[in-house]
Amino acid sequence: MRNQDPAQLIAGVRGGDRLRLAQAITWVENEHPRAVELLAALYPCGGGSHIIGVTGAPGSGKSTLVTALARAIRAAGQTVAIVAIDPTSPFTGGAILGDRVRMRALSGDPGVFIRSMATRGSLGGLSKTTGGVITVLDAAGFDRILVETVGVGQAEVEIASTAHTTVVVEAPGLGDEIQAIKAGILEIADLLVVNKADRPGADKTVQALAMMLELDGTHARPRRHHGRLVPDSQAATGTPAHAGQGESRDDARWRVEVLKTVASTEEGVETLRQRIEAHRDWLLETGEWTAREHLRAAHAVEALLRAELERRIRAQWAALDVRALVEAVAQRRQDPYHAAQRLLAGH
Ligand SMILES: Nc1nc2c(ncn2[C@@H]2O[C@H](COP(=O)(O)OP(=O)(O)OP(=O)(O)O)[C@@H](O)[C@H]2O)c(=O)[nH]1
Ligand SMILES: [Mg+2]
Repeated sequence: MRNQDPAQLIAGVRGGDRLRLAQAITWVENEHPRAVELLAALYPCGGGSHIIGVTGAPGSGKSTLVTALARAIRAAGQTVAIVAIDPTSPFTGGAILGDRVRMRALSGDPGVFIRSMATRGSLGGLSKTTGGVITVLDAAGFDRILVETVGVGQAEVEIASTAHTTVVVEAPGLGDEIQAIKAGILEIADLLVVNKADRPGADKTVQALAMMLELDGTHARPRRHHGRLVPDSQAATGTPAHAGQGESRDDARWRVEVLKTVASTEEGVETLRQRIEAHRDWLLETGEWTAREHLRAAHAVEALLRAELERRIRAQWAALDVRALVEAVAQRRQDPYHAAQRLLAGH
């Protein structure tokens, strides 16, 4: 297994060999020396999967919902992969509990593939290898890829730049309705779900969200790339078909909806699946799919660029006496501006 050839893994991934698929993902996660070679060969084979991000507060029921959604997708005759990026949640024990539930509900189905990933420190954020794992699953030909992330900090922006469709999960009783809905969540949501609709206060949460959508109006805005290093290619080469054309093209806009689910009984989950499909249809019909592919590409290139720059800077730091430099800045013998320049220049 250690001496596995990339060519064998590539053939395995493409040919539906689950063992090789799992090995390929492990290579990506562990940043195997030949992982880049593997990913570069698999990348051109992708583009067929609909990538669906599911994010929301800890304990809102994301894992349960993703499991139920996977069952609905299977019932509709499609294959599905689940990627759970789980920082162990103080609420439920994160990955372990979520996985146990999933294993039971989906075990033995060859049309389902499940992979949990640790965030390794970046709480709630996508792991730095998530993009690569999605590339492998896309090349493996899964019709749908569900990506579960806890909505903390940067995670929302990251998932929205990674997925074609972003589902934001809320639950009643997680605190004051308005407070619980963090800034930025409306901007990234293509669909809002109030899960645990069997709990008291669900309708109040639905109403609060619907009102915020109306007041906010962000749901009518086209998606933007949030990074800075790589320019948003859409902004440079033209806008999506529906954007910036005033009220006359209002019909072409996607209206964010608020849906209710009880993930634990699968109530409302088939409707959610259908609305996700409707969003996919809308993306394809309006040209927004292509626009999002550009955003995803920009995000991917930028993420790799940042990682490489960081790696280089760290390598330089290791070779320099950073502590002495920081000490000099603290004592005001050196200013931080020139200190940063010195580190960058490597002397
Ligand atoms: N009453 C009720 N409980 C639910 C529902 N959906 C999930 N739960 C329960 O809520 C708890 C948390 O569910 P998870 O699916 O693990 O939630 P999560 O958002 O993935 O949690 P983290 O990954 O830890 O952030 C579990 O005990 C579930 O059984 C629901 O619709 N109604
Ligand atoms: Mg979970």
